[in-house]
Amino acid sequence: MAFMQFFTILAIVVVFLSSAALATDHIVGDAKGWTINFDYDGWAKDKVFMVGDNLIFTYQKDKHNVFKVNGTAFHDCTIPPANEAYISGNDTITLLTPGKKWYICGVGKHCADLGMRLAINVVSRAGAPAPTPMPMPMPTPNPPSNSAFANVVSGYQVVAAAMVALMVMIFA
Ligand SMILES: [Cu+2]
Repeated sequence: MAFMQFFTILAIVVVFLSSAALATDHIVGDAKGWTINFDYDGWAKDKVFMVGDNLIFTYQKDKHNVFKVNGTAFHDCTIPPANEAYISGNDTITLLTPGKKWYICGVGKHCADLGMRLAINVVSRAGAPAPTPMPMPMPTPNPPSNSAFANVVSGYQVVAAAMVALMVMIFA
């Protein structure tokens, strides 16, 4: 019985370690969050963004929003249609693919004049496949699909936790 308890604890530890290894949460702007007159280039400069990590934008929801844009829209501060905005004030965006990613605020001149623009480079996770083994068609890379896909990824962790709970019930 002691062995089974050890096994259960080991399984829990493995699940926690693997989910920690899967993703880093990057809180954009750290304590300042997503706001005007902040140096997001400086914030991003010394960070490593890996596939599977999360960007978390925190802000007062009636003051700002977040759009994921392409490089041209980033450069020109072109605001996409309003229905593409993240608006919750606490938006988690999972980085699903390597390469350059761009985010801007779509309120007023916050992008053009007040620095609310973030460009990052996402790199592959060395030595491990990206945590996206689901045999489902890849969503188109617009923000609503990305957040739906992020739910699937965290759903994977829920399944792993449920399996541990099941083992506890069987072996305890
Ligand atoms: Cu703003």
